[in-house]
Amino acid sequence: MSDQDREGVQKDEVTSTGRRDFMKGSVTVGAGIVGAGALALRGDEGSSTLSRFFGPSAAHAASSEGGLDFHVPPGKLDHYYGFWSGGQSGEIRIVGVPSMRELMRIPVVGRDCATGWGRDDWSKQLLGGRDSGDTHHVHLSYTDGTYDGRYVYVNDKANARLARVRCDIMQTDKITDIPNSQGTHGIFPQRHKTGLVLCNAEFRTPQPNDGRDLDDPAAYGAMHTAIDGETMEVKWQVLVEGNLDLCATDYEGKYSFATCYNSEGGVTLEGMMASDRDHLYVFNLAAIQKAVKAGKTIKVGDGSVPVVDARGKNGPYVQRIPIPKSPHGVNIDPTGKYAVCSGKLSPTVSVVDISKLDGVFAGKIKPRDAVVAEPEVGLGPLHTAFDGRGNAYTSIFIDSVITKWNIAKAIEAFDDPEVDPIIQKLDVHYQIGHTNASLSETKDADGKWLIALCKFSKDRFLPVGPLHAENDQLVDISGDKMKLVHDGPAYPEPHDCVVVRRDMIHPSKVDPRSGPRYDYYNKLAKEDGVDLLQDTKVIRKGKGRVRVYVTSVAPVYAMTEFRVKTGDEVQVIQTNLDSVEDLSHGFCMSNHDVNMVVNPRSTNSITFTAGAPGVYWYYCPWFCHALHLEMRGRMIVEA
Ligand code: CUK
Ligand code: CUA
Repeated sequence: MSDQDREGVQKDEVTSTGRRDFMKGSVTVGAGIVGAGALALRGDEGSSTLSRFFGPSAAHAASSEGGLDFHVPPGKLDHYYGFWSGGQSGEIRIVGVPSMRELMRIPVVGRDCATGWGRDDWSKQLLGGRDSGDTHHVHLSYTDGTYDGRYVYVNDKANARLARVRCDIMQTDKITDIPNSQGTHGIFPQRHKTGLVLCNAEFRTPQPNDGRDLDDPAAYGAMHTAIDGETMEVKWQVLVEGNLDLCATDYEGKYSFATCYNSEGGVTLEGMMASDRDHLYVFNLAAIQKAVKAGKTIKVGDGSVPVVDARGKNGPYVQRIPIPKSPHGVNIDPTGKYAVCSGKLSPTVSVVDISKLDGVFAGKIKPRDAVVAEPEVGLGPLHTAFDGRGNAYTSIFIDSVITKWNIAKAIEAFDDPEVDPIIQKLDVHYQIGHTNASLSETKDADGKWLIALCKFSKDRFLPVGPLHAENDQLVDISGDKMKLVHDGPAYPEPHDCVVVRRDMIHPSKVDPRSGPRYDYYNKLAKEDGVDLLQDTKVIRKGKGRVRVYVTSVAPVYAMTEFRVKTGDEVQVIQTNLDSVEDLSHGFCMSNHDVNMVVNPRSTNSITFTAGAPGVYWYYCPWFCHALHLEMRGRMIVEA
């Protein structure tokens, strides 16, 4: 970047309340106090300096300069649902925007003590004996280029899985293992309809990975996997030589994309960073599906999934667009025209014109000719969001800023170095990973709120020991300039988020009793001739196995005592008959590591081995009634 360019970059000094800008901030306060009464009305500049001295309540009186009110008073509801991936917590979190209040946690691939997820029978089956994971990327299902409010998909990088959450009950309903893959990282659903969800393997492994070719890098490869977003079945895979990082889809259902930061095929850090250019892989979905149909596939591993071999060179299935250097994020702008790839080790983002890709596949233009802009945005660009007004917002990890730039100007600047596409750089605190804006990944991008998911919080919150919260910051992007308006501590480690208008999501207040979970419970009940919504019964299932069906209505279980024998495998199947909103019960068996929630009109079950002879109290752990503490019973264990 030239000095002149640097001049043009306006760092936001006033709203940066970090210690690094404390002195600058104090100067502003001095000036503000002279300006007296105007201070509180000056919007965010006033409010953030005020809050520094008078605490957060003073700040709440004001809205940001962009004009958006970010304070959500008690009793009022947020305008947006934010869905946050939970990283190593294995969850998804629902965060209200703009309040940034955490509304719910949805356990996905990890065990959760509060709800019993990963401990109750059905979730245990779903998790297949693994109860840890690493959820990086959340995306909702689409219809016609925007969210249809049906599902949230999330990857599990740790165990190469794709999970799905139903948005009516906000519970995980399917988890799919992805074969021949490790480090399932970028995922993206198709946007024209709920079609395929594409999943990238970040780690290259020998293909097949069965003990041969351990030290032969040429035998290593990675899979781009297509999963049916309705059935969650793996449909096909494409094998490529490079690793596959972030994922994107176009708006028409023609292409999917993957960044590749290791075109060298290195298996060490030095090896992976050797070349100046890596690639954006473009997958031609129609050509791949045609090959799958025609049986032009190979078998890898157990051969259960057809694999299209696209290793080595550009062809009908995959074209590789050279991108400097170790690209990370790839994001499609809301018009569907451009794919924006972040350079990570290059200070640039590369803008690929999607309309030129047909020409690339037809061999009419070179892959690199699809790049129409490459603005310099800062050191360590990772991910890009959009406002629907032609501007892009790229998270810059090393510089700890968000760079706002204009796409059309960046395209002009590609030929004319006099043009400066950079509009503003906003300090964020600190070391930002993902950024996303309200509806940014849809054609309805509304340019209101931007979230900065910062990996380090350092001095932004009270110290709480060596492990720090992360800092999810809220930025008003409705005006010409970005304004930082809120710091939000987050338990580690959300990677990504999407921000969805609240009218797009329709949660149920009671359990509609549908889906695979109820296929399981209805099957059990049928087997035992039990009506889950009526019966309370103890059924001995041959030697050593007991099923206990119990209903509950606040504040009682329909059964306050049952008898089993030491060593029996006991399965308690509880149905909550209350249809009252927010009235959850649960089942906790003393000293047996047994605890689960049973939501209004839900059935849930848990299995354990009855301990030494004696009396064991079971109780309802969810505060459900004035007599909630009395909601309990005795399990009598006989020798
Ligand atoms: S990755 Cu974490 S900052 Cu897994 Cu989406 Cu880019
Ligand atoms: Cu039911 Cu507490």
